Amino acid sequence: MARLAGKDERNATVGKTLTHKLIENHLAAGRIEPGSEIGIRIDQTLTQDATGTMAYLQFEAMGIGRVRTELSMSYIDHNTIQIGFENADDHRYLHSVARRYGIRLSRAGNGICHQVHLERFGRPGKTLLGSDSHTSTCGALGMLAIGAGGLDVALAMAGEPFFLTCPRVIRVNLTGKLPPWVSAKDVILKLLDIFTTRGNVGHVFEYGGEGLAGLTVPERATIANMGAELGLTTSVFPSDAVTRRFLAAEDREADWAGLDADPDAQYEKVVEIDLAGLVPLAAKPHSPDNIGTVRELAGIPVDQVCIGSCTNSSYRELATVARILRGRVAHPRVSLIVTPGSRQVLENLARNGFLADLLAAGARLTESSCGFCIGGSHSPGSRSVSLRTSNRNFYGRSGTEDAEVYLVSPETAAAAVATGVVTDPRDLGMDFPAVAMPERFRVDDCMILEPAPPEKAVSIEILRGPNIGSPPENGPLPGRLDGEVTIKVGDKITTDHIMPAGARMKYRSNIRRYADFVFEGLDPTFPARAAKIRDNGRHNVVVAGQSYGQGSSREHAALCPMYLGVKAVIAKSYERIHTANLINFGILPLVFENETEYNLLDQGDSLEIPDLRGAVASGGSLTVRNATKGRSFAVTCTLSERQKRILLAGGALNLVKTRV
Ligand code: MIC
Ligand code: SF4
Repeated sequence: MARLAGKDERNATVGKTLTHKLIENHLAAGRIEPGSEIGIRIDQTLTQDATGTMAYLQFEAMGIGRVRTELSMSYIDHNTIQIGFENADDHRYLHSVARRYGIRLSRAGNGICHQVHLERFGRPGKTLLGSDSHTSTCGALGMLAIGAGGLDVALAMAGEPFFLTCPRVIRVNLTGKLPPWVSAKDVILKLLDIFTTRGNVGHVFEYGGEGLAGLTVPERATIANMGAELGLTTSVFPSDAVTRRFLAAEDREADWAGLDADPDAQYEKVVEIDLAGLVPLAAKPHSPDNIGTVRELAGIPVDQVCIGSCTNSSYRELATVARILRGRVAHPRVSLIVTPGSRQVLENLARNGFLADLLAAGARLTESSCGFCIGGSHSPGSRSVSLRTSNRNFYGRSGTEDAEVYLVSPETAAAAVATGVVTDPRDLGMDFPAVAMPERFRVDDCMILEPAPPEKAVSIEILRGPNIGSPPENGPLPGRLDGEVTIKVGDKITTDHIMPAGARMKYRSNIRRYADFVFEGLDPTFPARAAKIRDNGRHNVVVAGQSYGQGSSREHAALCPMYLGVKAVIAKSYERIHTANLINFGILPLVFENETEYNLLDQGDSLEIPDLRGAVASGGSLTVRNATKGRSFAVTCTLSERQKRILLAGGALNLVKTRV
């Protein structure tokens, strides 16, 4: 059913992909040649509170008076539980920064950044850079929407171009129509089954085909959202009549513009997905690409069902769950958590009667926030099974190390609520309750705060609580690497492994404190050992396998190791956002030339690169001497001239400070 068809060479005389048209309209540096470095102008930015405080501290350090984008949004959605003073202090800081620097702010309780941005601010044809990996969600509106580290977003707010590798574009051709009980989540889980979470760095998925007509914007958003799990640069949908209807329902049809690829556009690859042939799927523990059919998992007892997150929390999805559960009560074993994606979703559900159905079914309704998705609340019990409509089921992310988390569609989640076991929703024995998207949502932006006008803004005081520390400084790259392998880790190490979220997330604005938890789940002795090596004037080196730095965009996964004196990572391969973050904070992302060398390295080995600065400046291959084992091996460091300058300066902030 899913078929890979033909591979074409790029040819300048043929039609353009929508992705390359969007890039062309924003090109600030470089040429549209897949694989080469380009810079693009950024129209819109978004931050959320967990990455935003650091992004704004860095923006402040640049000394710019006001943001230079068309729109910059600051969302408060990740840390809203507020146990202790830290989160509330962060919110207060974010409020004052937004008013001072020309940023619009979505208050805590107004919803999850990606859902609110889709509803209220995303615009076809624009670029959006967000300090959250799921910023790609707005690709559903025909935007070029990309996730990045906070420092890159701060630079975009300062009017600097965003640099990335010009992507290779894969066309995903959707044909047919989804059968009842099968939904957008099953489409993206199918793509994760085909493409996995590895090997897609530097690619964009561009969707097309007659099957698109049957997918609403929120359904497209589910698919674009989990492009992050594929490791894509982003995902792009055309802006068509469906997009126009959605924007009209949001009372902003004027923001619509029709956009599509040229009919003769040439793609790297074309994948055909027949929507009619899809079945309900699940991502099994502990990776979003560990896919099975729901039917083959049927009967597994379920303890918890969490419906929400930025992946599946739209009005139509929650209304569908409400209709499935109408007249039913959650199975006694199942704790049902429902998190609407935005206050708009919640209010529309309430006004149209669906909220009452959910409450009558025993739903534990939470504030519109990230909550359970990031282990910020509702951690499941020991060894329990949790079915979630979110996008990541990495080991321990729920806050419970030994929980078994499955990612499923809202329909499959609702079926398990009713029966208490994993159930293919087609086996519920009821007709599919099709819920239409309203022609008009009830729209209310009262929780979006406007910035102060420029003449008043200058006198606004920035409010910093005791948890908010300035970003630590880093010196220029040393002349010589005198290092030790402080930790050796395996494949698919996520940024959740490097910098845990959940209960630790409240230290996001306090790097010195947050650094106490680097690699906490893998080796809690790492921070103390690393700090000792740093304090002895030596360098820490991390050795890793494939796809190092998957998942979250949190730059803390580079910033805290930098603070602890990590100067290099040597891995088999890296994910996109984390590579950029390592470079931004002056850490070398080195790649084994021969992967078998990984097997010959051990924790505690002393590593040396004599002329480090010279080697980085000339680029390409570097020789690392393992003094403990008495042998040398080759690593590569493929860098653009811009990246070399950043690394030599000891990070992007050092470079910018000298320039601005
Ligand atoms: C996530 O889903 O992992 C997060 C929390 O939204 C992160 C951002 C963060 O770590 O603050 C992301 O996806 O980038
Ligand atoms: Fe929030 Fe989860 Fe979405 Fe990240 S993936 S933005 S934590 S809802």
